[in-house]
Amino acid sequence: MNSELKRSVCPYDCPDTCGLLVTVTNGRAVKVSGDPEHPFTRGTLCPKMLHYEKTVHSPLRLTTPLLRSGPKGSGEFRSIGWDEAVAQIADRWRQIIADYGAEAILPYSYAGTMGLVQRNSGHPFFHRLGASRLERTICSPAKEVGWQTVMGETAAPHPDAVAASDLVILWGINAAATNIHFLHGVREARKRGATVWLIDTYRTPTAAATDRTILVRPGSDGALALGMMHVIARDGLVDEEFVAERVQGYAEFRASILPAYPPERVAAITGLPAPLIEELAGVYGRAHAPFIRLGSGLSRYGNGAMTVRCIVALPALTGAYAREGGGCFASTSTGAAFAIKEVTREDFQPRPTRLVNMNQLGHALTELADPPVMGLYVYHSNPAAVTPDQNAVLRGLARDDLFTVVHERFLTDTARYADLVLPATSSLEQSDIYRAYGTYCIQRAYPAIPPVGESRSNWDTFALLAAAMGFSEPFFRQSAEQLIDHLLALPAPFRDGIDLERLAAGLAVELNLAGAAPGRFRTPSGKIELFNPREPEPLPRYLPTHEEDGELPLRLMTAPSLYALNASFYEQEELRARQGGMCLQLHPAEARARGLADGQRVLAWNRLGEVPFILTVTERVPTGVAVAEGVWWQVFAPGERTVNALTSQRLTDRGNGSTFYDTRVEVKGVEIS
Ligand SMILES: Nc1nc2c(c(=O)[nH]1)N[C@H]1C(S)=C(S)[C@@H](COP(=O)(O)OP(=O)(O)OC[C@H]3O[C@@H](n4cnc5c(=O)[nH]c(N)nc54)[C@H](O)[C@@H]3O)O[C@H]1N2
Ligand SMILES: Nc1nc2c(c(=O)[nH]1)N[C@H]1C(S)=C(S)[C@@H](COP(=O)(O)OP(=O)(O)OC[C@H]3O[C@@H](n4cnc5c(=O)[nH]c(N)nc54)[C@H](O)[C@@H]3O)O[C@H]1N2
Ligand code: SF4
Ligand SMILES: [Mo]
Repeated sequence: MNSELKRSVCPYDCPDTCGLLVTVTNGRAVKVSGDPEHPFTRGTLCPKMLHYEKTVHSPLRLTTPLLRSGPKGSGEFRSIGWDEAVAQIADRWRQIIADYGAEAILPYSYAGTMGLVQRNSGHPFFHRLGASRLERTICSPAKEVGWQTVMGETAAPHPDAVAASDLVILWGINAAATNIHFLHGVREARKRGATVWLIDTYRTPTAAATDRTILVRPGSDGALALGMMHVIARDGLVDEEFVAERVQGYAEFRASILPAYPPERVAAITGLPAPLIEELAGVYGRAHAPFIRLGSGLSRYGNGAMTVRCIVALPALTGAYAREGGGCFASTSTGAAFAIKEVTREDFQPRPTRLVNMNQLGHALTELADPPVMGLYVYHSNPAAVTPDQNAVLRGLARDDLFTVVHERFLTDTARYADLVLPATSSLEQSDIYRAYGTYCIQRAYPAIPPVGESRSNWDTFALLAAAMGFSEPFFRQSAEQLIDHLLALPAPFRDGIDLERLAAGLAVELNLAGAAPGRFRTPSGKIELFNPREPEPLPRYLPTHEEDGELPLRLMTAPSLYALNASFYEQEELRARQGGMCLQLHPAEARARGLADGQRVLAWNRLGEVPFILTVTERVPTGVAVAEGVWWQVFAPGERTVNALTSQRLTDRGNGSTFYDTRVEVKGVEIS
């Protein structure tokens, strides 16, 4: 037996971007563990990745290209060769371009793999083709806008800085699921005496790692932050010197905004008792270095960007941004670590083509004209499951005149609607370079095993398609390795002085944060911009959510599961089992009011759709809220639809982001068929 230990990187869309150690025996990955030499992973993995080998060598892996042989959605296909598949795609695309123009072709991709080269492989190809462009805003652009409006390009602190804090607030983040390695620093802080608060809409598993949990009404956190600032200003807890020197517009903010948010009014908006708001504000205002770890869930509302802006303003008042262990951590922006434009090649576009928002795929496939979308190419994304307004998406995917190609590892809900399915390699079978959004590490990955079956990487597949379309640019003939080498050869302050040998050896390396982000507040004024004159709303205030006035009684939280990542990992039976099926969680009083019992089948419904779930009755969820964790595959769901049949295509206040959480539903019992 020939066994080797190889290094790799977790490719999933997770802030931790862990280093992996992979045991490879006779060309197969047999064991995966956390790399002890990765500074953030520290040798441990989350439950999802503990058995990555079961994903990589899953019996459900696609191993050859597939041609549809039954109706769309039926999942009936027959195997064909790559040459035939590529020739058919090129023929159909030429025909679509001749009949409708290249903008009738739409790429759809997101975050199946986060490696910079494989993730962005399609950009140069579709730019060269002149296809419509996808506005990739499904995740958390409103959070980015909210941060930038106040803090500009200011760098987030190092995540381990939390260990020096005396008050940690996990604000709208289920870190036990979505940022598990950050909790290491939180535990350190706690050992040194820090208090840890969680602010969420239901009692998530993260509550167990904290001292206090506050459950706010969904979408109301902006008001809570304003209420806290009201009390902090009223009680003389503002760091006047810091504010005078480093904050723009505090006087206006204090005079014209804060009087509107006394605790009693904030209590009415957030559903929290006024004394609790007072207590939290006092604890925050008196802490030496309060650290806020801000999640993304609360930004997925009609008021998401403004909510984030209100929260990001809070540490400005007490000067926490200037203290070691204090401030706010939204995400690390490490975009400048690599010249990503060398991968995406916007310069290949004939002209800036039509931009289609990915959250509105349903609209794009069913209603867009001039030209209509006639060709869809999906890679490392599963829009039939993850995109809002599933019924509209599925209506679009079912169109007989739409030519759909899906490049995937599995026959996902989306792949079932494809005309052609192409088998994709997993991260262990491909080369890439990774940066992170929850740490300052970068890491290079080499293939650890050969491709499973006839699968090909995104990069290699676009090379084939480029050749078939007759693209003559040498760019399309280089290997992924060559492009990675090119990215590394271009200098960047972030990489000044880093250990290139470790990087070349496949080990994680921390970026040079001091070299890349000098100075403290990188805004146009050089100050924290509480007042931002470039914004339509120059000062933060509370904005209502989209669904605030909706009629249905329950707010639906479409939250992350501990045992899945969006619609990934459902191929692993053990992980599905640990979720206990596709459940909807309700408070006992809500269940009683509807005559519903734990474990029974229920139907959640609203104007967009109806979704059967298994009911879990639990006091972890407050009244007025329903929780659906995980984005299930339809084949493993109790009915024919999953959670996104209930979510809407409406966008956030700023950033054109998704509003997954801004949804109301009603729930009723259904007969078990
Ligand atoms: N296990 C697991 N890990 C993941 C993912 C996953 O699905 N599962 N998803 C990955 C992806 S794509 C991303 S973007 C990241 C981040 O993934 P996100 O889905 O943004 O997760 P969090 O940042 O933890 O934020 C979600 C939390 O916000 C809470 N929340 C919702 N609305 C509100 C509100 O109005 N106020 C407050 N205070 N809280 C609210 C939810 O109840 C939930 O606990 O995680 C990644 N990691
Ligand atoms: N209801 C609800 N919906 C959500 C969310 C939510 O919280 N609630 N979260 C949203 C968020 S934050 C995000 S970021 C999106 C994520 O949406 P997606 O990026 O679509 O996420 P995944 O479900 O992980 O699907 C990725 C697919 O890529 C495939 N894949 C993996 N690696 C490769 C590869 O190298 N090549 C190819 N070709 N394929 C590969 C996987 O098999 C998987 O099916 O989902 C969003 N949808
Ligand atoms: S914690 Fe995140 S980065 Fe680490 S192994 Fe799990 S999914 Fe991957
Ligand atoms: Mo995301």
